[in-house]
Amino acid sequence: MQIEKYKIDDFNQQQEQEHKRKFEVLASSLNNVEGVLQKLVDFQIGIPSWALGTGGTRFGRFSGSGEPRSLEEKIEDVGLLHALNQSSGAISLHIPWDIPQDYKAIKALAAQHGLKFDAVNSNTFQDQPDQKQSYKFGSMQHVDKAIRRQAVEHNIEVIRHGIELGSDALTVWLSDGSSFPGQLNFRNAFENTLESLQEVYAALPDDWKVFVEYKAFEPNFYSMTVGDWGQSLLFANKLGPKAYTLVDLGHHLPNANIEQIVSLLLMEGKLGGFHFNDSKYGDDDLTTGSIKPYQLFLIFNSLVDGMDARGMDHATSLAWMIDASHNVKDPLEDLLQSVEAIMIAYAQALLVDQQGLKGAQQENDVVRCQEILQEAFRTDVRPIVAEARLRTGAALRPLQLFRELKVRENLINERGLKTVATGL
Ligand code: AOS
Ligand code: ZN
Ligand code: ZN
Ligand code: ZN
Repeated sequence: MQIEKYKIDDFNQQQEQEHKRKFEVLASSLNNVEGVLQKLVDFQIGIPSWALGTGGTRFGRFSGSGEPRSLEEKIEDVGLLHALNQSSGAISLHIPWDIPQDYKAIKALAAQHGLKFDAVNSNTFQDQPDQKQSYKFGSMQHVDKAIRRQAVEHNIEVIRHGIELGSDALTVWLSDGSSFPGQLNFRNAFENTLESLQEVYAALPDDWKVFVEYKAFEPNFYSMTVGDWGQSLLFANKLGPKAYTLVDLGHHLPNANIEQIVSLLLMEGKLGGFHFNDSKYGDDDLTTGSIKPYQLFLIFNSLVDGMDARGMDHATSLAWMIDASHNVKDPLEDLLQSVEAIMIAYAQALLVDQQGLKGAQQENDVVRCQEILQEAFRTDVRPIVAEARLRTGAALRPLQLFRELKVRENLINERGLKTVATGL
């Protein structure tokens, strides 16, 4: 299925009068609206290939319908999102779930939808049917060198796929760790992992980055070998200038101050990218902005402040990706909601009076500091986000158009009622 441009234009025309009225009221009360709009237009968020189907929990999986059955159909799905919002111009692939058969054809298909290939992801947290050694007791940390070697070789193979597709980063998330005290010698586990990562690092092309993603717990419940931003930063620093920390919002212990972590990683020049999602308890992988929108705004406030302090280009310096799982919603609708929430938080952060805030901080005027942040957070920026979409030829209301065009119904007609996409 494809969404023809005229359908978006027709839809926008019906909405435009009401939109313009709201946008003009808002724009008249703000400074530098054009600057904010340009930043929103440039900002693109990578969609994970594993989030296009219905996920599940440990207790079951209730299949969705019309899910993508192949890499080609996953690209088609992200193309639909991008046509609707013009903010999802990249896809992040997972190997071996998404092994491309014909690179040229896959690249051409992605280009046809205006999509780039974001970081490629390796998988040493599952055993594959044809695999020699098991990752039951870890991969890069393993006490057995042969198993570590297998994990390294897999990562190098993922880099090779990425090179063919024009990606320029590898994300390594390790499930390695231990579930019981005494199971693991922490120092040996760290050193083995470092040695393995060094071997992978050595295989990175010059213009590539590697993102080391940390996670507090799950699937291991006593220790994770890359368990927090400190451990990830240790690895990244020891590896070298091409290695960075990746922050997945759901990978912290409850109430962790993620905006502070982000700020310090940026200060160190070691923040590589994001996995956006939301959570209430753990790695819930819920829709971004659905549980803690204020936290999301505060994270973006740290990002804008930190990137501007280092003169970084907002759109291209970091890898902006979603990592989510959908149990009860249509995955595409959920992803549209996540992208919208990210754009809203970003727009609000761009409205923060950074100079005023710095002044208030110097004077220890705590009340004014809070007022400045909340002034931006409580601004309804949806008309600015919609205006940015209008200017790029996207839909003023992507979700509404998705439903009006009966996108899912069309996909079900094409692909069938019972389809299962690979992924989480
Ligand atoms: C796992 O918890 C991490 O969030 C990974 O980034 C990601 O979910 C995984 O690589 C997808 O399989
Ligand atoms: Zn993640
Ligand atoms: Zn996760
Ligand atoms: Zn997550």
